[in-house]
Amino acid sequence: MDLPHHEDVSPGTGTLPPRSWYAASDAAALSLNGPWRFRLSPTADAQDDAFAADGYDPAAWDQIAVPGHWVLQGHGAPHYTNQLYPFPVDPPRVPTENPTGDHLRVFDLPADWPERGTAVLRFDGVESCARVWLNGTELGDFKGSRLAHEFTVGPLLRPEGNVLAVRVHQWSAGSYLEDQDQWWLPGIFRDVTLLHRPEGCAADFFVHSSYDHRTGTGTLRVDSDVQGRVTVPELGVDVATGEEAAVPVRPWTAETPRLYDGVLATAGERIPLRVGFRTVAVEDGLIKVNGRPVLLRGVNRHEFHPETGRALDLETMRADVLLMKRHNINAVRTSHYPPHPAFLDLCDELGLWVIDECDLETHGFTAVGWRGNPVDDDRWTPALLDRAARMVERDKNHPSVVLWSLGNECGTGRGLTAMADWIRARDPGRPLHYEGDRSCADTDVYSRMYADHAEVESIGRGTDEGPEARRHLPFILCEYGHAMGNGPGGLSEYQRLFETYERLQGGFVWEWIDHGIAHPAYGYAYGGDFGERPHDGNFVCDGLLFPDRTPSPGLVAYKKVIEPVRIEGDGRAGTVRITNLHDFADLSHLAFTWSYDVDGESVADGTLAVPTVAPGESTEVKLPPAPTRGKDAETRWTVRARLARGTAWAPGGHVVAWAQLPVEVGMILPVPGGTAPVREDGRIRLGPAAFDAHGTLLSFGGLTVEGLRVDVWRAPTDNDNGMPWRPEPSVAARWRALGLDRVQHRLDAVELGEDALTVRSRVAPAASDLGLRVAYRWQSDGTRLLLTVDVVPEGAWTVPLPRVGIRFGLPGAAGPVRWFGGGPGEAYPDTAQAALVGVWESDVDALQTPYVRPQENGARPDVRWAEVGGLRIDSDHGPWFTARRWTTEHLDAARHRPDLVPGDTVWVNLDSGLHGIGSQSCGPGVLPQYELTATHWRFSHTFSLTGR
Ligand code: IPT
Repeated sequence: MDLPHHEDVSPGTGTLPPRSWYAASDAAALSLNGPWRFRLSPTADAQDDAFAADGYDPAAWDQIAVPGHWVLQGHGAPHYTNQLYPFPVDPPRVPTENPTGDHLRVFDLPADWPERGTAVLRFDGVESCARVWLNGTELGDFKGSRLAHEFTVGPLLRPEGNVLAVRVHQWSAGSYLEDQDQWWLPGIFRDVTLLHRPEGCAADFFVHSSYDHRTGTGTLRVDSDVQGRVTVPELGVDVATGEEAAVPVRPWTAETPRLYDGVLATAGERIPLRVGFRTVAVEDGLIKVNGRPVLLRGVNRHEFHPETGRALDLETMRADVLLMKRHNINAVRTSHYPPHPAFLDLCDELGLWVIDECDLETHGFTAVGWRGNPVDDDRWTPALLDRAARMVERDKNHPSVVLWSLGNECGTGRGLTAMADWIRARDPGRPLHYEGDRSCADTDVYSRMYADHAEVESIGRGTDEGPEARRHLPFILCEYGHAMGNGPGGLSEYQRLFETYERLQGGFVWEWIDHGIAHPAYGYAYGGDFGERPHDGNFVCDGLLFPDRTPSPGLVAYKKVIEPVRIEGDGRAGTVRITNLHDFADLSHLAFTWSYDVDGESVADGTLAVPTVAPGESTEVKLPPAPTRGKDAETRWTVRARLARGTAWAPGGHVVAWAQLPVEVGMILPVPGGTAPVREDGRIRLGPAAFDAHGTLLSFGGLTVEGLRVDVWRAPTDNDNGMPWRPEPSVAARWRALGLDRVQHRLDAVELGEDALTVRSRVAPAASDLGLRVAYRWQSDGTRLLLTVDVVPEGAWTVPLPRVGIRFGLPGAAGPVRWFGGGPGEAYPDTAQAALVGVWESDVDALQTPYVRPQENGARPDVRWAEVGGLRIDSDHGPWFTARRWTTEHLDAARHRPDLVPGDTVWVNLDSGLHGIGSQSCGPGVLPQYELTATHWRFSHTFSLTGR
């Protein structure tokens, strides 16, 4: 059977050989972005190709924006799967139901379009394949969605009325190679450009710009198929193509992204060059740049925008790089395909180490035991080699690209080896990455995803099992810290390993941004929200940024964890030790400041002189004498490292690193007492507080208090819920199985003592003999109210608890909140790295972290006191404080943000214990030190009125 083009395994026909991509030269160019005429058909052959003929009238067609995906412009719908192919696995065949978009664009050449020379038509990205006609002549077809494809079109062009016709199928044989964990989003989603190719222009060129760290010499050689001159005025370089120039230079690194402007001039074209001198090599089992090992503080970046999908504008790309730089991120893996090339220009300019990954993933074959995997089937090898070449040729002139990656999650096979061989021969200047082959036969780096801390440590020590040769390779975690929903936890512990073992050269958090699609009813949609099947739910929302690019608490924590400067010290002694964790930069770009805080408020501040510290070195400096010693006050130093001057990525003063050094701990709460509880009209009164006959608090002063009792439940986070495909139950499954989401409170005794009301109760789930004995002891000095709670586990608890503390409702309390404790953002036991102790002001609504799928969120740690709705709570043990306008049960039931409808009551949780977060949505669970195991808890809170 003869298969149509879109179903054959070939990469395509009629395209030009791949070449390097550059934004602009002096050759004419015409952008064909903008409104196109569009027609959607349900199958690949529903329409013939008459639409491509000259003179076809598309009057009845719709309009669509190019670049764009039709499913995000009102035609059809997006579909999300993680690993599964959303069609039967029968390569290279695809379903008959194959949404097909015909695109038409009529254009005139600008009046000054050169007459001589020729022209090419470039497509920077079309999913999943395209067949192209110009003025009725078929140019060819291609697959390889996130790669550039060009056709020569010179003789076909006419001054006016050129008709460009493109037929795009959602599914093609190429879809089998593009099974990345993301939305399936068909369309012409990157630029379409007509490029003039003058006579005497180069078909391609390769900039070789290395750096010898021993001599400080940069060597530049530009290879090209035509003769030309290479000039770099700043360096006095003026050489022929193919000729080498060796000059003293400042090297390019991600920390110091020094670029030199140059020009490649051939007879027909002047191409601007941005040259960065650097040498990447694996030496002594380490990835070294310019002779030094690097530590990658990375993220995995998919291209995503909540309205336009993978069609990103330049501002969005720049926003991503700026946000990364401002959060101490120094590396990006372009998971799992080459990004829009302009993104790499930004990485060159602003400084990021890049793993450029090929557009290749065949993960869905895992569901069929990897039978028929294209990467191990020679018929597909031309397609794989085409993809490798299109990536390398397009991106080879970027200094930021330091590693090539063959793809993601493809299993193993001969096709991958063929790609590796080809890449090594074409570009020996960059090591190779691929995670999916544990033998590391085709790679220069041992790479893993989601390995737990213990295994990473054994790899660091070199005591891991596996092939001997692998033990001599550098190691990276190409994915770790699964940022789905609340979390990830465990990042500091990984970072400590990376900093301890030289071989561990860092990692890339999964992933940069939530792929939530803006939706009128859901806020942000995730898998299943368009009725698609099969789907993988909100597994597509696992980023450090929310879909609108607001940083999540996970990103703020990651920034703290990967600070390139470590600040430690002894607040009492007034000494600070500063360690430079950069690989290349000294600290002269930073200015240090101190502030002295009394009870969370800064009372004095100043600058701290720090000598220049070379990378890897430390210094010790003295703080000034402590300004005051507040009596009974809690005091601390806060030391910050800030940018001394504005940079291309952040203004002067931007905080890069900080630490707090405690001096004096605060006073312990005086315990009120002395008031006797009395029964009155079926109620119990204790000073300013009223209780019902069962000892439930009703009001305090003039404030109504609802439902105060011990609480153990939280709305499971994505990390609590774990990985649905794993056989072992997640912690949330164990919680629900035990019934911690529906515990019963049995009243055992109400005791009126001389100066205390004691209420005894047993809190336990149905159908179990496990329980918690709870005693609430209430006391008052006439104005304040002291609550001491004892929680004693009964039975053999083998499950950690979600939380232990009290919860209560304050009707009508929405509005401002103040607290002295950790802030300003959310923090949990293993995600609290960025919590800064101070006095913070916010608002109940602003305390919520808007995870795309609602879940436990918003806790503030170490709260000494908090004020909400006229109530002040002082706590001696620094509990976690949470306040929200819905209950945990509402939060647990909600599927999307709009499901959370605020009620009149603010529900407050004060947790004396919280279970950690971990990274079990894809990776290890909560580390033992962050598990909330059952024990005897005693905690107390003092209530008073704020006089609001
Ligand atoms: C891993 C994938 O490489 C990545 O694309 C993403 O799916 C991530 O997991 C989870 O969000 S594969 C996983 C089975 C380890």
